[in-house]
Amino acid sequence: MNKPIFKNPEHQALFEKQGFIVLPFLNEAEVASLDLLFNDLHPNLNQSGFFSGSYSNDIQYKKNASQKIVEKFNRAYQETFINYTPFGGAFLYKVPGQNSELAAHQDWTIVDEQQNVALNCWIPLCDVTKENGALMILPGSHFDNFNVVRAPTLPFFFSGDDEMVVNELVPMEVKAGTAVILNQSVIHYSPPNNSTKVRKAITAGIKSEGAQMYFHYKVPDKNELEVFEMNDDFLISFTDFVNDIGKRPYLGKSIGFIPYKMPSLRGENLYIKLKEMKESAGFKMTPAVEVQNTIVETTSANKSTFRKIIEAIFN
Ligand SMILES: O=C(O)CCC(=O)C(=O)O
Repeated sequence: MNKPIFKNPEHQALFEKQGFIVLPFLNEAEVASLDLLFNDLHPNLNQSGFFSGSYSNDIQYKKNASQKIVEKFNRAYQETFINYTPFGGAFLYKVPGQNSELAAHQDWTIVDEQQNVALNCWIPLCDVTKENGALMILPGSHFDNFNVVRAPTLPFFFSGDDEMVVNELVPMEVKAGTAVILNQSVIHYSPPNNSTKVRKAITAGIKSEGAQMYFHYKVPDKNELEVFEMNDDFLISFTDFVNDIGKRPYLGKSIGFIPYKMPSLRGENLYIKLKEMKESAGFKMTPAVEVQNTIVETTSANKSTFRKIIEAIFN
């Protein structure tokens, strides 16, 4: 990364080491005012599941929410960051119930990560624990440690062994208003909301000042990506989000093609990579005994593979 994006050099160093950092962000009055805004903008909540404002097809709702979030975050942004450009925000909520889990993922590559950084400030509007759907992170899984392109038309490098990844995630159990600031490339996930109340949160993006935004589209049947230059508000500009993100984009400007094949790590290779990532961030792997408990729940075909990995590593 060229220029720092955190004002405090210690925050910058920790963010670079871990791929995320947890910081005080909104005060009580700001949380209360954003909670009211949430209620105003969402008079009728979905009955179940996880919802992100970005999924909505109502462009006016998305623009309005994004603009108001950026305005209300301005004080905290100015105190926390330097050399930055905000690129919008969205409300997120989890209705109580098993189907509100959000699968492990990395956010799309939206800047040239060799030169710049894009990060999300994830801020809950209530206290969060593993029980009500706290964000969970794989420390050290950011671009600096494993350089992969992310796009809705590409799998993740860990696809197929998601359970192993989920087993290694660290929960961010934080108070309302605290920010979990994560590099967009970090693996993250959130468990189902098993409480009785809706879990509300906000995600808002910051990138290196003036960085051009990009989007990648995998050319069908080829190991090739088409690269598009995008406007700063493209994440909230899809009119049919769920369908549009899987198609060649109608937004932005195509600037050419790059050869690309997503690396795929499975079994022992994935375990070694996750260990490398977590240890470089100063975290330890989940103890073997817990991993073995997880094995009990997996299919018998997987059991022997996982056992071999664990035995190879711990014996
Ligand atoms: O709010 C959550 O539970 C997770 C949000 C998230 O992972 C995302 O927006 O990428």
